[in-house]
Amino acid sequence: MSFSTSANAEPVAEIDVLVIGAGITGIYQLYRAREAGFSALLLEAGGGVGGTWYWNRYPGARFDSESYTYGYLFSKELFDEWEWREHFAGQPETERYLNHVVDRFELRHHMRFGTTVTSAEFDEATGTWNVVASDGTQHRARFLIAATGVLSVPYFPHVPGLAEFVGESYHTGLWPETPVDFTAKRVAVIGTGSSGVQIVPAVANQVASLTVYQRTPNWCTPLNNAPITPGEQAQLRADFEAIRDVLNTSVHGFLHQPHDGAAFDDSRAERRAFFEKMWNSPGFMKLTSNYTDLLFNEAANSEWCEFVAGKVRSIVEDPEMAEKLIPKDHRFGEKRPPFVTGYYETFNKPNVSIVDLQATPIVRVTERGIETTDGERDFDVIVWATGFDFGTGALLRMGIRGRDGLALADHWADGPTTFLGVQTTKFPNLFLPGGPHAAAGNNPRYNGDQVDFVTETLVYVRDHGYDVIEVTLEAEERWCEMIERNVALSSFTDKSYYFGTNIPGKPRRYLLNSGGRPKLFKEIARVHETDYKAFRLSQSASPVSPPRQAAAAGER
Ligand code: N01
Repeated sequence: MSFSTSANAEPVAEIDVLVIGAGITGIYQLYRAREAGFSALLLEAGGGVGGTWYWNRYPGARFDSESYTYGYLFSKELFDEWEWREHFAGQPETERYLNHVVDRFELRHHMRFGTTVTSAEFDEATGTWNVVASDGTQHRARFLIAATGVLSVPYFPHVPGLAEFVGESYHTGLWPETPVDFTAKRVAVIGTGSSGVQIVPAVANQVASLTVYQRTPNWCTPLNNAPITPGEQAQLRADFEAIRDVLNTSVHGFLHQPHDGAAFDDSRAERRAFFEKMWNSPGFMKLTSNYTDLLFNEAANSEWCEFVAGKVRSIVEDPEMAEKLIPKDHRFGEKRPPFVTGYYETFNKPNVSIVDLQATPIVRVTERGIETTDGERDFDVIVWATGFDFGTGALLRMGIRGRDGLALADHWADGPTTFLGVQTTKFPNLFLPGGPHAAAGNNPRYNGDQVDFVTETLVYVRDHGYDVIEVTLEAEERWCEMIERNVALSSFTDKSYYFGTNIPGKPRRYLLNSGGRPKLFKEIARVHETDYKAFRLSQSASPVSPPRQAAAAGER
């Protein structure tokens, strides 16, 4: 890193690659950029490493991807030396793992914590990004890589009186580092998505009372977590290469084997037995290894939903309570389903109750608690498990401006437009791995594919003597059309936050890559085959530092 002086005499750090965000994607990006010989720095708003696994430290937070499929695969030594304790690790273990990686590969020295990016502006003359952070530091980066994540801006609903509550108030996605003491407290949890259904069973035994405010029940099925035995541990090590190969190529980035039959190939009795097997299977297998037509054949989906509803009725003793917990407005797979540990059982405890917000909506938050249309309840703690501004939330809050001072927020006023989810037109040298047009699957695998692609692209740019790269409009349009075209093939509907519909005023756009990993791979292969024709490559008029290997010049 070197330093120059800005017009107002503040020192400016000059760097090849500036990464924003120390989550699983940003850490890997920093590692890859440094490994490729770039000077690199990472800025992180949080006080430590982890991203999602730093901010979401609420009780009960844990993986629902198998731990060893979520961790990094770039180093066999790392895979061998880190022993995950559980098939689905809890947040503390994951945070420890990510800290271990950062120290193991000497990355901490290249990270700044508690540093929120407040503006990032592209300078056309030098082809660099001028980035200002909340601590007053300024950075000039050749390449800016925003690894700010898709679930990083917590959403608080616009409920009157939100600030009036005098008790403790937390959002699951903004959980404090100091553990929250729930002992003998009257606690409200608002929201029953993946976060809400994790925290509810985790605190139910400590609290005086727990009131769950539910607007829409979800199709929750068991996570079926277990400790990893020494025998399994040894097997994982022995199978590393095979595991890595599957994870690097499988459609969803899991190890799960897809099922080979459709629902009505089986008799009713066989389907029951198969559903029982699915109910007892780990995590996402209920999606990835279920009947091939489960998500698209209405009759198959209904039968599975009826099976799950039967399970809920058999677990929850109070039939009225059970009915409240069974979704009636959407089928399985229309939203991202949560996986749970002891969730339904929690509602058998005498100190746990549920408020159906469809029947009795929230009127306001008061000084003492929450008022719904059937009255006020007093609380010591309110937990907002009300989700996130998915996909674009963080990117649109960083003051990013591209060519001609164009704000990213204006460029994406109708929703994000990208190529491969890694670049957008008019914002040269900006990359967005792990951002909008992400995968529906095991996130680190898809985001890792994007990081690998970004890194090899930066190397290509450098080694061909260019210093500015911008995706062409044609390539971006082709990618976005593919996404729009394939939305119809996705099981998700606009009941899912994947369409941005949970945030008032947000454009309704599909925020994932509906073509999934196969389309990502296909387009990356095409980029290679066509020698990066999807991008416009040039050399800035007055580069801040000469390209390392100046082989070519001018525009392409
Ligand atoms: O957020 P959500 P989340 N009044 O948006 C309710 C990942 N994750 O933090 O459905 C009352 O899913 C809302 O109700 P409704 C995972 O990808 C993973 O739980 O809109 N309620 C819903 O119940 C997940 O999908 C893990 O009617 C209101 C809830 O708040 C994603 O993060 C664990 C409301 C929001 O659910 C987000 O999950 C946790 C209002 N005004 C999270 N507004 C793992 O297991 C919203 N709600 C790895």
